[in-house]
Amino acid sequence: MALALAILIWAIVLASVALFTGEFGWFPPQISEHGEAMDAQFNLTLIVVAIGFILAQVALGYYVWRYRDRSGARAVYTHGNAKVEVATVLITAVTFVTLAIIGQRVWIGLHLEDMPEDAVQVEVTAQQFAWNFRYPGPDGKFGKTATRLINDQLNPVGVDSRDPASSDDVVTLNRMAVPVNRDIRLTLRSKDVTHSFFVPALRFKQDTTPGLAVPGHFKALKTGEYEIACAELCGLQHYKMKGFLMVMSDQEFEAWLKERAEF
Ligand SMILES: [Cu+2]
Repeated sequence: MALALAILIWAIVLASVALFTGEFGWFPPQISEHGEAMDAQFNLTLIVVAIGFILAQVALGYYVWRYRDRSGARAVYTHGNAKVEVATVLITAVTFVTLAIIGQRVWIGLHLEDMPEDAVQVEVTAQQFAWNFRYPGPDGKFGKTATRLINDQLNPVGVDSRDPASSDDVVTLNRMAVPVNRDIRLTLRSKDVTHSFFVPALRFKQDTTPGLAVPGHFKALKTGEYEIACAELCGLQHYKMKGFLMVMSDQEFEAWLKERAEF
């Protein structure tokens, strides 16, 4: 019986490893400047965790078998082994702190890196259950907004039309266009609850929090249409909160924006 249980544990380990190495239901191909570094960091973490997981589960199966029920065997009381415990905690701590420090570089590139002057600005405002995108227009300045002006149908982010800077602002719903190979500077906001702006192809995911303007940064290297998902359970229709990122050439982007400005 003990051997059967041990073999079952090892079989589950093998199946889990096969699921990961086979990359079933894996990420879509990445298209961003930071995507490669993100994937490298992700894979490194996965490999380190996998080694720990396999070692622990193989040992678990071994102990299940080694200390199986045998006639005449008596249980022994033990206080444990302080040295082994301290060593395990230290190894785990050092491993994860090191991984976190390595990951900081990638994270800084996505959030805090200085951007060139000509970066394209987009303000993302999440709400239950949609994405609003605002572009500053030719003046490069976002106009003022006010909560009291918010109207879900007519003025979803509450743009104040009395502010001259807001007259050329463009607001779109669930579709965000960006030019390819250009730095995109994001400002992420939420109107109601916590959402999470997730573009799997960019390997970009950031919570949007009411009351905060969270900066973000990416550069898409390939044209096409990609999924934007909400990665935070935000209410009953969370599953419907889907948008599209359209990466296009500079000319196509200018034309797209102009078309929306006239509308
Ligand atoms: Cu959401």
